[in-house]
Amino acid sequence: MVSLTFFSSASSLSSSPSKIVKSSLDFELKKLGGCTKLVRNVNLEKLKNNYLFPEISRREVEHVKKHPNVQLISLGTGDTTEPIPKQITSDMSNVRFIVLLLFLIFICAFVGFHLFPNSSQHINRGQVYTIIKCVQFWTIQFAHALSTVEGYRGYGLEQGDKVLRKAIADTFYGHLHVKSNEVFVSDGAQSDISRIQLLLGSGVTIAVQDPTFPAYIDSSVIIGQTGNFHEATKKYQNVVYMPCGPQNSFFPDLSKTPRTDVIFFCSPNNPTGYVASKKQLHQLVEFAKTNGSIIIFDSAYAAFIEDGSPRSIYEIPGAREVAIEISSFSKFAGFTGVRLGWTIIPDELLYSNGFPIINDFHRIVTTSFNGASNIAQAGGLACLSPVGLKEIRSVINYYKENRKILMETLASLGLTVYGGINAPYLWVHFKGSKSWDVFAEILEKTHIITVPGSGFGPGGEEYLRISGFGRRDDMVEASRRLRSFFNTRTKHFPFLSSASNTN
Ligand code: PL4
Repeated sequence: MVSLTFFSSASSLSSSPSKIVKSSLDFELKKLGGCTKLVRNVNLEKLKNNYLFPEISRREVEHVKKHPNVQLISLGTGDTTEPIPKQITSDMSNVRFIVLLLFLIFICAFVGFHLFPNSSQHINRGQVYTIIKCVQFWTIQFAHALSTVEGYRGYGLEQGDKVLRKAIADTFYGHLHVKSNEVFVSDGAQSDISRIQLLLGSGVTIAVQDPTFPAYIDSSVIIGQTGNFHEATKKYQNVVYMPCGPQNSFFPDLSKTPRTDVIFFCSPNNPTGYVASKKQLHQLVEFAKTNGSIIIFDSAYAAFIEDGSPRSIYEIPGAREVAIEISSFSKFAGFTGVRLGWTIIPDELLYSNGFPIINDFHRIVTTSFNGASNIAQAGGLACLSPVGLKEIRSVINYYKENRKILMETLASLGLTVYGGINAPYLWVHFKGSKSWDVFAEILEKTHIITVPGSGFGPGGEEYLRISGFGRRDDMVEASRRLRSFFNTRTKHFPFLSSASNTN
């Protein structure tokens, strides 16, 4: 069987006119042509089931085919829906500042190089260079400028534009001593998860939170780090699954965790919505140091943290010697379609033989990536301006309000709801149920897409993940449908009798 993907406009399927429904369709191989002599990659053979999110999309499309007149609401894939603030998109496309900026270049150059040539107080030439570079970036990266001879640019630095790297270092890690040479701009966190797997190779052992974002395990299978999938345990061999549930406040019991070379750790967590405290991250860093392991810390949802918990692993002393951080503009700035992210590899992070890991990642990036789109990078820089940051904050607050509406609804129905405070995701417990069954019943009866918890690992079996990304009208309507469904379904869900809400 061969899996092909197609996209269809789904304006009729959802109240969000821009929403795209993606689906994988299976075709009989023999219908497409004869076989080659190429043997399938054994690691790909090991992969169990479809990747989670295309599978959700497939079911979404099937449902719409079956119920063509319903208004489907997606609380499933964590995709942003709110428009990118105008300030940011105009900085990606306009030429409005070019004349002013060219004038500034001239002034800077004049002042720096001619006015005070012999004075000890003259503007530092390095500063002038930075200003010129900065101005050049803002000038040349605009999409419209790409249509001009002066403004056209081809390949950029594989690691990302220097000005953007510095802005990322200053904005997110200003007080944490992250240097711009340690920032690698990417086309999103997901691509860098795979590039990091390329860096690690097949010979390392990994640990993951259970439940976990599936890309860590699937990329690990693909690169060859795991054994086969065990149907009985729903686990891959050679992977350490660290249970994270209400029994341990969603933080693994490290005293029972065997040593691995690598620990994937996501905080705020997808899917549970839990954020690790400073004390917990101290434990994690100490655990990695003791074992000589490295942590791949995914902070894609850091912008949602509101209780003062660490937004970066580098807030923990000693983390620079044991941790790589992956992050993204996707959820922070609504760039899920624009595609922009970054990875931090500190200079102090070394292999067992003392060789700096940053050097190898630089090699991987230059070999397998030609850099993020210059237009996306211009957008990223606009996001990090004071105005950009302010506008982004209001979009994040919009999603937080969505999440609050859903949380109140679910809790009022007597469901046990976890997460949601420092993350866009709610992790809802359906005690004694199979998550795909609950997913299917809710879809059938309410036309709402969620994500079954077991798609995130065996630890997610009795759970559904519900996303607060979406239009406000959809949240209100979803709440109405869920109330009406659960109020008449207590026989199906007997545990609904006692209300509780735990966060
Ligand atoms: C849908 C913990 C979403 N097609 O957009 P990126 O590549 O910068 O970020 C990807 C990413 C990285 N790390 C974590 C994430 O949760 C995500 C995005 N996850 C979700 O609903 O869980 C979108 C997933 C994507 C997929 O198939 O994985």
